[in-house]
Amino acid sequence: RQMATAARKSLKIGLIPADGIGKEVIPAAREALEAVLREDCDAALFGSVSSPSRKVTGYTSPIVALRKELDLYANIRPVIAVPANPAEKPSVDMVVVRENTECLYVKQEVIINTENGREARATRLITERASKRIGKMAFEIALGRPRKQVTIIHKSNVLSITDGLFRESVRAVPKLPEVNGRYDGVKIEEQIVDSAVYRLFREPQIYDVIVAPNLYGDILSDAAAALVGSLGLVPSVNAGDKFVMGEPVHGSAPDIEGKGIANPLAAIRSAALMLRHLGYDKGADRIDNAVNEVIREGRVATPDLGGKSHTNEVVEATQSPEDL
Ligand code: GGG
Repeated sequence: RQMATAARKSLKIGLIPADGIGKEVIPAAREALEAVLREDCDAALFGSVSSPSRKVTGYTSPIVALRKELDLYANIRPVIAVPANPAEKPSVDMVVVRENTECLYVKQEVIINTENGREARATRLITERASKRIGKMAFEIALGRPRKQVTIIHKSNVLSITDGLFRESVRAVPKLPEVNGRYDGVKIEEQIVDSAVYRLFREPQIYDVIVAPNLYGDILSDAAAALVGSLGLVPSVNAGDKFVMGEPVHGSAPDIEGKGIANPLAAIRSAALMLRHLGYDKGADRIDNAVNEVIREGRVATPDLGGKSHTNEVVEATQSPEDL
């Protein structure tokens, strides 16, 4: 058994901390495992998770922790409509670049009792360093796209210090000496977050690359998924400078769990996006083309897309699309 598992390139290990000090010793063992796996894996693919909405002592959201631990500072979420005719331009074609390590997701929350009742506070962290590096990622992505436009999302008319710093730091990226004029051809736009949502639904074609602090990026990309038919179609990668982890944008959908009707296309596209990020464009193209063909054809579709197909039927269809 030892020989067989040692020969495998990566391992999938379920951790079950259970109760009592199990919750303390298993996270410690997990750290050791992650340190080893980080060296051994080229990339990872994450599914989805539902963390409890109430505070549970000792529990941390695994996805939030992984992004932070592996310094996967960018969550890159392409939202693209598949046109009926492959020769046509998609009606929606944008990439949401979400900062992945800061904002309210630092999860520094406190609750205190006051004479007027309980008072809850959360820290919202925005740093110049993280804003600049997510800005660079957005400009880099824009450089590889025909329109070469970055829209910065913020609310600095209200949050002038935190969002002000985000906006200012991203805007400063093209002028950084180390960038050497590389992004001079990229057009910079900006939008206040609420008006950005409005315009997203009214005129999605105005967006190319959107860069946003963590929470706004999370919300905007789920909203954008409504424009392309389903959250079950939208992929993402969590990217850092040393590691990449694919992750469908959808959550764990407990209402349909176990029914065999989850749309697998966001996860499949996430695998393709992960390959692309690693430089395997040919493999990524093959997967994306197969997925696009299944969507275009519309014959095999899960209920989120108005169909009756099961997950395994969609998987089979992507493996043998008629036109490929
Ligand atoms: N694949 C995205 C996903 O799982 N979304 C749900 C989410 O954000 N979960 C965070 C958590 O519950 O800890």
